[in-house]
Amino acid sequence: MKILRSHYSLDVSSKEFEKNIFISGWVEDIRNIGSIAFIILRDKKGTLQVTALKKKNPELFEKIVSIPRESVISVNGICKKSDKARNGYEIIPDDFKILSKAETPLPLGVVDKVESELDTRLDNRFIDLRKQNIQAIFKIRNEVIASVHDYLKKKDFIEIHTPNIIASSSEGGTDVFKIKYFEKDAFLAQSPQLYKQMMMATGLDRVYEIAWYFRAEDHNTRRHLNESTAVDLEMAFISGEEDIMKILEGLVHSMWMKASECKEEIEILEKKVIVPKLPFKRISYDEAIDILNKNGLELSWGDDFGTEEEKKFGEIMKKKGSEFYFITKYPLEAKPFYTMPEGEKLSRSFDLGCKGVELASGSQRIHDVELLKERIKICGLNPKNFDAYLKTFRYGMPPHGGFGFGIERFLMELLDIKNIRECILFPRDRTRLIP
Ligand code: AMO
Repeated sequence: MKILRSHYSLDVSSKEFEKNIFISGWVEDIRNIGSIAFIILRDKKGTLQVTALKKKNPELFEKIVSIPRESVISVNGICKKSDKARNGYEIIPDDFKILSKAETPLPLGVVDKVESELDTRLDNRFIDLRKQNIQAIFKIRNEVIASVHDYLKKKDFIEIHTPNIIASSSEGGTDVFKIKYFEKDAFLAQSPQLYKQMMMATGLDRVYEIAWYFRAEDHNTRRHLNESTAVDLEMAFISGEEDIMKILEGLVHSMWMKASECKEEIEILEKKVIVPKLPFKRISYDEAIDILNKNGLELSWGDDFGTEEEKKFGEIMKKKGSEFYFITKYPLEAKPFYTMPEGEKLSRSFDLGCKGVELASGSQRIHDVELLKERIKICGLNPKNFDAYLKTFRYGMPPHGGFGFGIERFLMELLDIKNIRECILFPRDRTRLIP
């Protein structure tokens, strides 16, 4: 066996036929039919067949057929064109080496026909991620996030990174993880809200972050995580929330477009990705209430939309040909303290929905410090806890606004995935902290 050097990807080209090649990968399956054995090797590019012939080398044959599945091996051999092999070629081994022997039995099968329970899969996520269809989700995730950077760079945004350990809750409410920070109490950031707004006072007037959200939400649902990621954006010198909605719909469109180019992964997942048309429908909260009540619900003005209402609204909008829609101008009291009021009762806010699931929410923000202090108090919070944030509003703060757009929620809708836990590598939920 030759010393391990940079191995070939299993994605072998016809240029390799009849040549000696050196490959490495996981042993996905071994089929031994007596005189001949087929070993399926796998790496991130796909699979390849190694065909061992007993009469060519009985000793090698016995050794290779006894390798436990999912062990990592490297093989030296001749690459032969073969119409019968799965890729149109096979490797006839001269030699092989076990780089890491897998224990048996496996805690989870990689190519088993029977689908395991989600919990078993997540307990053994490193093996679950060996499956082509699971890898496909994260390859698409990688591509769509790359398109976020491309799109926002073209729109003159810069990427920022703000603290995750913070001194005051950014979204209000009780859904906050408290931690000990030496002698003080601190929190894990529910979002970069306060910091991205503070950036608007710096002159860097268009910023975004691929942010972590930590939320101590007690409920365990198919679309909530306690640790999730989002595209968080803030922009200044806006004339209203419409300016932000335009950026958001353009972003969603370009991410969807990029995903539609991931042909191989979409095929593995057996999904259809149809790029939505712009602009997305805008419907005010008042109109949404009317529509829902005309469709059999009994909502009063000011009511929040729960899961049932969101689902129903998504169905109605889908029937009208709008899978994506903005609901705008929510009641002020339904939105966080930093949201710009519109008149007495409304706010310059919006949520982006897709088939009944909220993907993003955003608003124009208050930039007048006195009004901001007043709203903090009305929301039951203490302005003293926001001193450093409020200070940035006192020395020149332009009108601004932004949004938070959940990446896992986006993937769920893009790929029609039923449980959000499938869209993040190692999910954190009410009961899961390991792995
Ligand atoms: P909001 O709380 O609505 O807004 O969050 C924005 C988006 O983030 C996603 N999201 C979640 N995804 C999974 N699990 C969760 N627990 C979870 N919580 C939120 C959703 C949601 O639409 N600061 C504002 C945004 C802004 O105004 O800029 C905020 O955090 O897709």
